[in-house]
Amino acid sequence: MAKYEAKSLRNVAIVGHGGVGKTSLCESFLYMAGKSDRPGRVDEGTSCMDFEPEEQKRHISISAATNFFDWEKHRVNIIDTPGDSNFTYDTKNCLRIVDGAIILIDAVGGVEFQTETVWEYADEFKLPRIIYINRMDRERADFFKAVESIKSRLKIKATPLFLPIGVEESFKGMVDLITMKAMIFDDPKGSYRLEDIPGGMMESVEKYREIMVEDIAESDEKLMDKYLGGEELSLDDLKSGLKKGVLSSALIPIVCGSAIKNIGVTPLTEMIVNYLPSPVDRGPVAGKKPNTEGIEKRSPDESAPFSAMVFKTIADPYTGRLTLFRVYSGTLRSDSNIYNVSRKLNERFGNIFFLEGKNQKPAGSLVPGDIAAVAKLKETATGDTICDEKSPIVYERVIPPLAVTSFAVEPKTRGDEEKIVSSINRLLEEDPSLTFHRGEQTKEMILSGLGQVHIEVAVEKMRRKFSLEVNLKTPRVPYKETIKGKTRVQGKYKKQSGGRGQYGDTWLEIEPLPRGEGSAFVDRIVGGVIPQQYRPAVEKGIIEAMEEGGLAGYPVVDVKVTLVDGTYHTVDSSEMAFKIAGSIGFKKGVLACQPILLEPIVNIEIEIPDEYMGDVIGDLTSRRGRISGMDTRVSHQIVKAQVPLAEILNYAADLRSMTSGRGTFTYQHSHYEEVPPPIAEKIIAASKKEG
Ligand SMILES: Nc1nc2c(ncn2[C@@H]2O[C@H](COP(=O)(O)OP(=O)(O)OP(=O)(O)O)[C@@H](O)[C@H]2O)c(=O)[nH]1
Ligand SMILES: [Mg+2]
Repeated sequence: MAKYEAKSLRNVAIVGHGGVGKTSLCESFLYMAGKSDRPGRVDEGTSCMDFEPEEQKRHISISAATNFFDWEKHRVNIIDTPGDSNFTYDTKNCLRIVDGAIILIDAVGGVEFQTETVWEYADEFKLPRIIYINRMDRERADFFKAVESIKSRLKIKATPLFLPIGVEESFKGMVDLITMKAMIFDDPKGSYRLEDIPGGMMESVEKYREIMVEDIAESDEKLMDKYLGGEELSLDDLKSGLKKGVLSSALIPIVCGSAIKNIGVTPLTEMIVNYLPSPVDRGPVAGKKPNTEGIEKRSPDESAPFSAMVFKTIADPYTGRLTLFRVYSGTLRSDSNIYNVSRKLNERFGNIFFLEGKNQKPAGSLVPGDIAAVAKLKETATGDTICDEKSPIVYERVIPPLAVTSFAVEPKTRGDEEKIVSSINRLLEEDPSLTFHRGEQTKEMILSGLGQVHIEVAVEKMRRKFSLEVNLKTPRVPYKETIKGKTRVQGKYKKQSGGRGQYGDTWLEIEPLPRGEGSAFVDRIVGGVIPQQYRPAVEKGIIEAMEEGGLAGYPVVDVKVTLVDGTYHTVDSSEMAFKIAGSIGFKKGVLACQPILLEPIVNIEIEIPDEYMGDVIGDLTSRRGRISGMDTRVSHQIVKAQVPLAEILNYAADLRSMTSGRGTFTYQHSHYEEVPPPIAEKIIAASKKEG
């Protein structure tokens, strides 16, 4: 196809719950448009959209992939997104930059949890959308039940534009309610022939056509007047009303089909081209003037200053970093210097290309709306805005969701620690919904993500891309120790066996401080009973001793130690001797002060559909949780609670199975509290065993 203009571009994200057939639909698009000889199959690992080994092994999409096809003088860019909630950040970034979305719903399962999530994202970005009820050929497929679930769970009005002909095995086409023709698909390439509407369907066709006409009329005042005046709406009226309604999201068309059998994919493509907006239809996009709150706008115009947004980064150990971006305004050629306004630096853009799954096709130059990629940028990351330096604009980035599942990463080969840090940092560039830190107290390398699969995939990528083998372990809980009582104790170190001896003698008062206050050392020596030069050494000895308490080896906190008395020896005393004396005194004293174990408590916020409230609250109580509040958000309940960290190390998986994947949660450290004695005993026993 000759070079197209922005108005003949369509940028569409394919989104929905896991396994509804998004990738299969993309394969079907490419096959039908003549870009592939046969559609790739997810189950056989032959889909060009699921090309990463981690995806092929699991038969699911893990990372969004882009491709394009030409259709009736239009260029359609499709982005296949992952449906698994572990990879939802990628999906959201893709929705951020497209002009329309196809929301897939399973004809058997109807609306599911992830459908609700992507629906909310599409709302957030005010995206025009089309619902495609897929897998109509499956056993127990039920178009009308799926339509009902759209109403009841998404709480929206959506309008069927087609009704299925046949169901399950015998599903073979649909009635087009606009043209009032039956479309029969018996060509595997996806084209259809037109027939008269089967007699038995007339009644429901009439009913749904009436609903559709009314919904379309509602999206345009002129049409509404005509409709209310009893006039029939013409084909052109219906088409123009539909386009207007879809663009404003007042109207959400429902289409159906089977991606695998290539039924309904051609009409869906026609709808994309005819009713989903081009970048021009969507109009100017808003961003911010850098460093101000001022709004700046860019028109999808080739003569406007260049601006684009980065929505994905892929780390590749051999070819370097790959950066995917969408152009909003202006044009771009290969070999240009481009300003990254988010990081305030210039980047050299070498060859720019379009992606066809993993394959790269040279792009030459880009127009507004284009989705393209460039290799080897140095600093640019996902969410950044790149633009003309003289006319800067910053587009709002998608904030990664909070990571809620953590694992400690351990190298299988000793000495690989540094390599782990650098490899994980590369993976973080690709996926900012992963986070990485070193446990302040436990010194473990902690990798956190949205769920266990998220972390496991990261580890597999580490093996494939950086030849690094690691083990995953449940992270240790950073317990602490403190005291409840007071004491006055002597710490004395004396050694006199030939030559110069060692002598340090201290008296310490040890008492608890309020929780969270930290620790304090006070020097109250009077009259030089311990000379000034030795007293800082006493403090040093105590601070070192605090690092490992006597109960279970955890740091001791919230204690005040006062050095009140002591003696010294003119020859044998030294800093070292006083340091040891302080340490001995502290260790002995703490044991006499009713030492206890403290554990981290977190504030947790759990979002669940109504029906799971009872189960989730009951489960929280059994985890020693205390409910601190409740709230509602759209159709969900929010439970706020405080719960010990040790009880929620596996919560992501547990909540998922408790709520069929429909619950989400976030948590943050709150404070430390005493571990109840029976549990403390177990922790202490375990630490003694570890030795
Ligand atoms: N019967 C039937 N099966 C389908 C259809 N579309 C997809 N499938 C099957 O459903 C399974 C999942 O298909 P995918 O295309 O991987 O689904 P997806 O939505 O991309 O899944 P994720 O990327 O993991 O979210 C595969 O086994 C497909 O063969 C369809 O129209 N009919
Ligand atoms: Mg997929």
